[in-house]
Amino acid sequence: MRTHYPVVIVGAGPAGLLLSHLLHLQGIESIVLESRSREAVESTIRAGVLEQGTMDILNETGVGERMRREGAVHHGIELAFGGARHRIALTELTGRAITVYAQHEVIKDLIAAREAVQGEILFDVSDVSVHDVDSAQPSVQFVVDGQTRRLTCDFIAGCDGFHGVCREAIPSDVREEYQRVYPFGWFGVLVEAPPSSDELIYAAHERGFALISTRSPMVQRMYFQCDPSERAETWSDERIWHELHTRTESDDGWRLKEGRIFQKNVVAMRSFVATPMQHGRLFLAGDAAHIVPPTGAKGMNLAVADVWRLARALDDFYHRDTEDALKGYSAAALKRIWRAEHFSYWMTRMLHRLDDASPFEQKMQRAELEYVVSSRAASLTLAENYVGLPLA
Ligand code: RFL
Ligand code: PHB
Repeated sequence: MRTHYPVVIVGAGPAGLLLSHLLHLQGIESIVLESRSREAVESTIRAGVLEQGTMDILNETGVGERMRREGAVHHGIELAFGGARHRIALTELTGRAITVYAQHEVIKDLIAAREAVQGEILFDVSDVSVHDVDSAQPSVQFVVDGQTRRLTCDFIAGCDGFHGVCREAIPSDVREEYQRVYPFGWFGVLVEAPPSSDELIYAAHERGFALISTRSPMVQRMYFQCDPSERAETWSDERIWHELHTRTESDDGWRLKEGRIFQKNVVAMRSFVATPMQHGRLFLAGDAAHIVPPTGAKGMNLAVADVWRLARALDDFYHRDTEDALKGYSAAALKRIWRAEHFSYWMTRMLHRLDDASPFEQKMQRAELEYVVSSRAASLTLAENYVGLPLA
């Protein structure tokens, strides 16, 4: 059994899988270690919105074929408040668009691409620990099929999400963490129904935020703001529809189409950044280093941007004999991350019901919404962040 790889990647989410794919295209071998089963990884329902830059990377690296066929390209989004809907014309304003294509479909496409070239992904591993990241030869120990194994490598990529183990391997005296936990969550449902709208609707209502998104011509994704400790299984379908209808209704008579609800879940909301994203030969990417609230649809896109940068830096190391890009990885990645953190925070504050806000602050929130939908400059600010700022 092989015991050394140039790069060991912990985590088979979008970050880890895309990194292994990009490295393969550059002729750099890697192995991916994942604690969950393949089935679990391929079926976890999460993100849906891909920025233009994410689409471009998937297309240019040969894994965009199904996304082009099954994903839906959207040229605008709608902001609903005060009984009216207002369109933000993303493409008219920026020349760019977004694609709605589920994260677990991206994951399936990446796993298929790795399999096609015998790329190694070990599922169901446990007890992963990383060692000697300060040395020229770090290693990763884990258990698979009841056997303890240890792999040495040149680099470890910590792509193991917010609850992973890699971030903790950066010593606490050099690691800084910035965090905000929001006093609300999102209640998410999957519904068997045709789309109610051609574009995503972000609704701000006195009862709280709601989002109408889509997955396919027959499956719709909807969310509404709730208490973060809410237990999804205790909510009847009737109660869910009541919240969704109330928060999205508009004066023009438009009404959400109902259907069978076949999945319910509640997600908590936080903003989080750990810096630096590198220590010795350990590099963090994606949710392992940062979390955004989902309102800006940035989480998976940031993970993609991180590994795109990391893959290029590793290419420089192996093929151009320079470590400059690796040394600059954390600082360069964090510029984009802080921008996305601000955008996600701003969208969240603007669109959610804020129980801690004074009446004055509530008026400020409405004034901001009115401005965003009426000023070209303000709409453009939202649009250029939503479709994603250029990567380089
Ligand atoms: P992931 O996807 O969490 O993958 C990490 C993987 O690492 C594994 N793992 C371990 N493996 C081995 N050993 C260990 N010790 C391990 N610990 C963990 C895990 O099992 C997992 O498979 O992180 P990654 O790759 O950084 O990707 C991040 C994205 O998944 C995340 O940012 C997005 O889902 C966020 N997000 C959205 N992002 C968007 O760009 N657009 C969206 O529209 C969007 N909507 C969302 C979202 C996230 C949501 N939730 C559920 C928080 C909507 C929601 C509701
Ligand atoms: C989704 O479709 O899951 C989705 C869309 C937009 C967001 C967050 C999630 O801002």
